[in-house]
Amino acid sequence: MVDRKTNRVITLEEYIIQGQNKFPGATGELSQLLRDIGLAAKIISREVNKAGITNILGEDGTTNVHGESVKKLDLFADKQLISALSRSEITCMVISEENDGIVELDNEGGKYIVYLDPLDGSSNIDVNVSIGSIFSIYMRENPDSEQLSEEDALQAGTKQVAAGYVLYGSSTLLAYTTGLGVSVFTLDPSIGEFILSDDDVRIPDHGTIYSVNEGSYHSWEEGLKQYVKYCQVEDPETNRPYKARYIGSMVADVHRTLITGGIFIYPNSSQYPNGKLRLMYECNPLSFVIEQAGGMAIDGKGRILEITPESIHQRTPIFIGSKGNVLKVKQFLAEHRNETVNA
Ligand code: P6P
Repeated sequence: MVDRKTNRVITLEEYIIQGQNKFPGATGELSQLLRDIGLAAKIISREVNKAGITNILGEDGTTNVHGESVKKLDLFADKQLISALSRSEITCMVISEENDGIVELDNEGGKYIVYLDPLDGSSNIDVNVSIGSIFSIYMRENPDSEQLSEEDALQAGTKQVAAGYVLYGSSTLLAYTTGLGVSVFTLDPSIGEFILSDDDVRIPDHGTIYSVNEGSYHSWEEGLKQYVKYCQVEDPETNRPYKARYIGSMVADVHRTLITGGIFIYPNSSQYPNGKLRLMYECNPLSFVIEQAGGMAIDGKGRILEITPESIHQRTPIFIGSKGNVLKVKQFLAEHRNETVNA
């Protein structure tokens, strides 16, 4: 995209400042926070794109709070993002998949709380499949209280002031929303700038791609089994059978869903009774983006963004994507749970 007035490309920094100028009362702090994340993303992208050459691939021998083996790139991404957020003294604490508790920054006066999944899909790092960073930004609700605690961070997804992701794929993309629609930027490595590629992304109302790990089919609830069978039935009038696509990297699967339409599902299962994906730094931020693009995100019954969090690392099932597809799976789940369906 080019700026209609100057007929030249718009960088992330320019776009953020233009957006900030629309709000006379804006202090520029949120703009600075988004620029900090953009800087970290460029540094992480550089490492991801040459991971095969340096010895940064592989595991570092530790496990994270969920008992999952941690990849070296996970730790590198976590360090870069926290370091970038520490620079501008406006973030008081970070909660990240790579750290058990809250990470207090030396900015007691900072009014923002940032959740991070520094490198989502890290199991794909060693096989060169797209991975991503996810961020979710809240305002601290009681800035005058002395002691920071997890309670400050336990806010419903509807209270996010901004959220987004970086996708390290065939190109590096940064997508974010501040509640005024979804903007997408593409990194031009030759100039080291994120360039605006779409300033109002809209998800199709209905799509013909469903995305779920069918390996756990036998432990699904009946409604989900029947929904997937529905997707597979031959019916040219409703463009079925749908295509099945599953990358195993949430950011990549959700970004494809944002662009092409359809649905991404990570349900509860025998292995993950409450779902595998984390509410605060995977499901809430991606649900904010998808809702802002006109889509929908539920936990099988209610809106993801309205879940009242009880712990910073809690998990949730998620059904996210085009409104038409999410409403359809919601209908199947309710019918087989003998519940009434309110759209
Ligand atoms: P499974 C990656 O490890 C991740 O957290 C998400 O990015 C992805 O959607 C999911 O787990 C994949 O999980 O069980 O299908 O391998």
